[in-house]
Amino acid sequence: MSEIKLLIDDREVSVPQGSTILDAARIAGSYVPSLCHHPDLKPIGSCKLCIVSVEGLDYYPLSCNTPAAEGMVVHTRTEELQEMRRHTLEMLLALTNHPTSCLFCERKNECGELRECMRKFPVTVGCKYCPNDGQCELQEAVTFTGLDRIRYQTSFRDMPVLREPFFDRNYNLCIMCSRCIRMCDEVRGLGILFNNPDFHRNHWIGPESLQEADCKFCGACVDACPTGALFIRSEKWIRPDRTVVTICPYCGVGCSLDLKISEDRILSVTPSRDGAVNRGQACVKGHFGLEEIIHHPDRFTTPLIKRNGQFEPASWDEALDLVARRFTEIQDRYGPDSLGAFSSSRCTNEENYLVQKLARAVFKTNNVDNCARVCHAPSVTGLAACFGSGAATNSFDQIEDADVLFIIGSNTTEAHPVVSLKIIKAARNGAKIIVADPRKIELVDRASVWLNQKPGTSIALINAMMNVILKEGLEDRDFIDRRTMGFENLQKTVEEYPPERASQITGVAAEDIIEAARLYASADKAMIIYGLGITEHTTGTSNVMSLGNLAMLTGNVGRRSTGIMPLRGQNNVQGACDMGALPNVHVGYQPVTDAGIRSKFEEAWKVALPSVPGQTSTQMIERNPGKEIRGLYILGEDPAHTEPDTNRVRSTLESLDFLVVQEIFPTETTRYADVILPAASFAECDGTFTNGERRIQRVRKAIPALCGQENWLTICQIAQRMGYPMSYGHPSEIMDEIASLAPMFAGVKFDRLDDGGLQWPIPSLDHPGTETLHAESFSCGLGRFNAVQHKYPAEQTDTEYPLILTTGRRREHYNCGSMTRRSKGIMWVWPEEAIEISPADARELEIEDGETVVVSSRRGSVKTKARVTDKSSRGMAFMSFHYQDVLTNLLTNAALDPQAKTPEYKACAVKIEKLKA
Ligand SMILES: Nc1nc2c(c(=O)[nH]1)N[C@H]1C(S)=C(S)[C@@H](COP(=O)(O)OP(=O)(O)OC[C@H]3O[C@@H](n4cnc5c(=O)[nH]c(N)nc54)[C@H](O)[C@@H]3O)O[C@H]1N2
Ligand SMILES: Nc1nc2c(c(=O)[nH]1)N[C@H]1C(S)=C(S)[C@@H](COP(=O)(O)OP(=O)(O)OC[C@H]3O[C@@H](n4cnc5c(=O)[nH]c(N)nc54)[C@H](O)[C@@H]3O)O[C@H]1N2
Ligand SMILES: [Mo]
Repeated sequence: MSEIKLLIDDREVSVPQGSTILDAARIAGSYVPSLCHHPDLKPIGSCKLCIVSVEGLDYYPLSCNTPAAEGMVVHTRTEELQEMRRHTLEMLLALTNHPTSCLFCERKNECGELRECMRKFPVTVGCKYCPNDGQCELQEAVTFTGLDRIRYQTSFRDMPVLREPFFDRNYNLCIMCSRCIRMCDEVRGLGILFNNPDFHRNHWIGPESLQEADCKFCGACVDACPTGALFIRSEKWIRPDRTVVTICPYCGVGCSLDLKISEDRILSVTPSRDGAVNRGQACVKGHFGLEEIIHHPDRFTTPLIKRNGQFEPASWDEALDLVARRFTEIQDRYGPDSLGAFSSSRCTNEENYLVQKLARAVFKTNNVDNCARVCHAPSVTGLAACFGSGAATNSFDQIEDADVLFIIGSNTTEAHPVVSLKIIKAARNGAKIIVADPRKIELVDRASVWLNQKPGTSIALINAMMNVILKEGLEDRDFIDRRTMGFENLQKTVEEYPPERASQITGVAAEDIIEAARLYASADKAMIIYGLGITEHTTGTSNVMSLGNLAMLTGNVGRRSTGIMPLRGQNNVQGACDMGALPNVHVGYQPVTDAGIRSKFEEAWKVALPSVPGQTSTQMIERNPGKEIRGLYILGEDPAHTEPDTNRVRSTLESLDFLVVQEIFPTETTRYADVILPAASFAECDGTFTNGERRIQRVRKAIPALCGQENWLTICQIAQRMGYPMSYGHPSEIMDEIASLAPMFAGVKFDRLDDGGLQWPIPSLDHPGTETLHAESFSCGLGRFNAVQHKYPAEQTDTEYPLILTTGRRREHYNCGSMTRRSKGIMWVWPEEAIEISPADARELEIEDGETVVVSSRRGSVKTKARVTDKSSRGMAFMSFHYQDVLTNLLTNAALDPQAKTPEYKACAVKIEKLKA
């Protein structure tokens, strides 16, 4: 982008074309007050404080909406400007009745204390320690202009403070800048907040109840507020002494968060403005509650050993000695393959690397896996079969510039809220959205076409789209010829799927399939975004390959804003796979069966390594006859809650000779442990996470480990006690080892990751990382079409179990809920589980909204409430799996995708009955 030069307060600055004078002033280091302006919002120029003078202009332009021009000479702080700003501020204060005691403090707010003057007011007024804490922009403007009194009569309105989950709304401090309203609308796409003339006396900004207005509590309005009108309660009256920037511990989006800390206690968390992915945005879970969860009294802080059925505290030495002794005994007696490890996608790359090294080099087995198995393993196998690499092909930012977004089996606004902001932005830029989902998810409202397919019918749907594309000649012949193989086979298969036939299988109208096909194929840049609606089926790998076929057929891969984005689940599930916490590959997807690779690792680790691929986590739980696992080490996973068919999982866990669980909280799984090792949370660890667009980002230790030591050290201590020397000085040394062994990470060093991280592959120290994969050729050379046939889900409905249950997520909670259920604010927003059923089914079953029901499958039953909603279509029910008191997985089916071994969480047959009195 070309630059322009101008003079601001006698300083020459160079700014990108399209910058405003305000942007230029900020770059020049000249402060210009601007209370209504926010860098992420369209400038509205309403507060008028940002006026400047420009030589040659006979008026004072507003710097927030006046473009900077070449050669401009700008002054920002002449006495005349300041005089006008003082008038404007005076008027603003009079108009809004903002209290002035905090603004005109005689001691110039230099007492350095939590302001006694403000404390004298009822808490409703002095809602925060405004002065000079660098947060109150009104205060800053008053100080800058030198305003020291106002000439008009003002009165304190005493509007009631509205208490919300996580924050207060105190409109006594509101200056009507409307940033909150615009943020909710322009950036979050919601428009829940609005000017509220009807409530003039009580609050200026509506609605009265955020919860009833379906507020998502993302907190963007609070972050945008220039005063103390919207204020996070956990921050009140306490001043943080430092801020540590790190990465969110929940989903795979990889939002940067600022942890504000006082005396080793996290006070609050706000999204980082320069976060590479999130740029100042977050969702409710990342923004709120973490401070409470991390310091929750339920945290494990000391090792626990089970004695006579009771957990008793033990020293680290005692617990680690026992762990090493029992694992060694089992290894000696039953052989290395009787041991196994579940590594954690919630933990850092460095920890994952060490867990798989522990399994391979010390346990001497390849029985190591992570929760990708029950999640996106079909993405790894399916995308690798098409393109040679199993990861997202493009970057999240590129979503904003796509022409068409095909969103299939991803409830993006709830499961990846910050990615959904990019989808919403694309839609506002004119992109067309196609949503394929059995549920009427929120994105349906923004879609041009909604393909409301039955669960488990994606192959028929996608084959039919390809049928239309080929029939209408919308395929990209040049791309097919130059870059792919296997086209003829695909062509033959999709001929069998005219839209009418697919309509019968999927339940989607044939014309909708045709419209979706035309939209997708006619776009210059069409991108596919998908989630577990694709992978968590017995046809998971085939579903993913179908999407690969569709993208290659239309040449939508290898360019910006095209490609396929599997929205990876956990904060570091991409990394856990990359690090080789998988039974068949070493770090960097290097096969354990390859003799050359094995000898490289044997040399580096100075130990003989197993050559046969290990068992997947789902197989370990299944207890393959003759291959039973007897000793299991689980780091940060809760299979007794999250694996399908819970009764089966429980009996496996009960049957183990020895189970070690390393956890931050008590879970369903820790109940079965022989030893519980306490874990340090993300806020207590140094290391890296890799997000769903392959971006390796730094995780920074913000507070000391509550359990006394970081997890990497614990893993090393187990290895050492089992006779293998494993020791490092710092996680960065672990990353150095990773870089030395995996060519795709050769260029990774901690100190290269500080500025937004790097996207792999990063083959050398001077390589800038890779935003878009497969640009010139596929990782496997030619892309491969894989023709696949429709197959119904493993379990079908019948007269006894007439409804299809599909399971998934809710925005407020996270997976097993061990963390989110421990936040009072989150429980306030979303207190309990309920099964969603359609109004038609509710009528037939004579079930009322809110009524307690019993849901049963062929494997178990749970009691929960019913929620009657048109989100569910007839014959289909939906539940989340976040609550310990409603263990949804008692119901789900453990049938596996044959290639990836991923369970079919997304379809099983159930019945719903009224609870008998
Ligand atoms: N709030 C929140 N966010 C999370 C998580 C969380 O627990 N809570 N978990 C994280 C994890 S681990 C993951 S993997 C991701 C998952 O993120 P998503 O994949 O978006 O989540 P789900 O809600 O499980 O499933 C997505 C959708 O698939 C649909 N679906 C089911 N069957 C089919 C089908 O056959 N075809 C199609 N087209 N759609 C189908 C469901 O109706 C559902 O809307 O979210 C991550 N983010
Ligand atoms: N019915 C149904 N079941 C499902 C799914 C579904 O869609 N439907 N989705 C599946 C999917 S996609 C996934 S990914 C799995 C997720 O299943 P899990 O991985 O079992 O779920 P999480 O809640 O993410 O659990 C991880 C555990 O890690 C702990 N933890 C968090 N941070 C740390 C840390 O820093 N260190 C350590 N040591 N522990 C930590 C948490 O307390 C939690 O108990 O669930 C699967 N189960
Ligand atoms: Mo997941």
